[in-house]
Amino acid sequence: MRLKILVTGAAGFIGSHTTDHLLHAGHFVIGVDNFRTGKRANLASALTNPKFIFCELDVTEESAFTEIVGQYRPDVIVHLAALVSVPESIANPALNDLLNFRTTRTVAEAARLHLVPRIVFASSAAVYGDPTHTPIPENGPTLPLSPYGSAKLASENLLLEYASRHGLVVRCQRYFNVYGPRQDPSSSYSGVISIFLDRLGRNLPATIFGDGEQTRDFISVYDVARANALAATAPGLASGVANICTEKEVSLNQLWQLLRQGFSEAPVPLHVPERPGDIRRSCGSTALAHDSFGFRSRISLEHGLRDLARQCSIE
Ligand code: UD2
Repeated sequence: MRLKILVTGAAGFIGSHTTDHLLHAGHFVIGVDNFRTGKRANLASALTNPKFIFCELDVTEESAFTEIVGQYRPDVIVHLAALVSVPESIANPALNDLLNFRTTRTVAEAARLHLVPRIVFASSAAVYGDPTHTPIPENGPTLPLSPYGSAKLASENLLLEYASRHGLVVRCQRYFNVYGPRQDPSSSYSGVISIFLDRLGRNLPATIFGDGEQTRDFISVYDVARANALAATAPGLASGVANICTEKEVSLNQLWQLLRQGFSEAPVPLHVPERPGDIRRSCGSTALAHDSFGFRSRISLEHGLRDLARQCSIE
């Protein structure tokens, strides 16, 4: 069935890939973005598709956003607009509160008012804080270490409360570390893979925070876009949370070794003190996403990095 899906943060990294995936599957997409960090270039393909409508709009403008929802009455809202960086949330907690919590309320209220039956929300592995063991199951303890993780957890709770009181379906997608094309490396708040590749491409030393033995579960943005599309469109889904990850735990030092293989000369990385709010270990269980909506990651880190390095060298 073809659905009408409103995507917030549509010009962003995960948003634009999700938009492309949904359009490719034949759905109608209403993309909303204010270009705070998103880029028009990310929508180059979507903008040529007659099933895509773009609204330049800030989700923090509550009445304008609610009006758009009322105008299009989508079947699903995929809420991806966010402040994505853990250190930025520590540097600017008020902005984190606005973008990672208050916009969630705006989306929930607009959905309630205009009877939108489903919301898919960009949550995060940051809700767990430091896990006691890996792979982390969704019912593991949630003890965030940053304003970012706290706001994502509070948003999940708010949305699940709306789901139970107003009968809509809410799917909270707990993304682990997402990488892939269109991830902007230009800020110190950017994702580590985009930063490392950018440094390697310019023959500059990368910086590793701490001893490099912290671990992450890196997932390709193509897998994440597919997981979002499944959560948005699978019929008969109940509300709930799900890890979106690969179940593979990789240290920063291992990541660096994998990445540098593609470069003949790579300057030795600089080690600087650990970053505040940094999680020590992160790797999620994939069982629930599989049982709930048939999702399992398909792209290995080795394959995803090779593909990404190739694309970077072509650009
Ligand atoms: C990522 C996501 C966040 C959230 C979380 C879930 C980004 C930017 N952030 O946070 O949105 O979903 O995962 O757990 O995608 N590092 C270096 N050198 C650098 C940059 C980073 O050593 O130049 C380290 C950093 O200290 C951390 C790891 O790399 O240990 C990953 O950092 P990140 O900023 O890519 O992502 P993270 O895990 O803080």
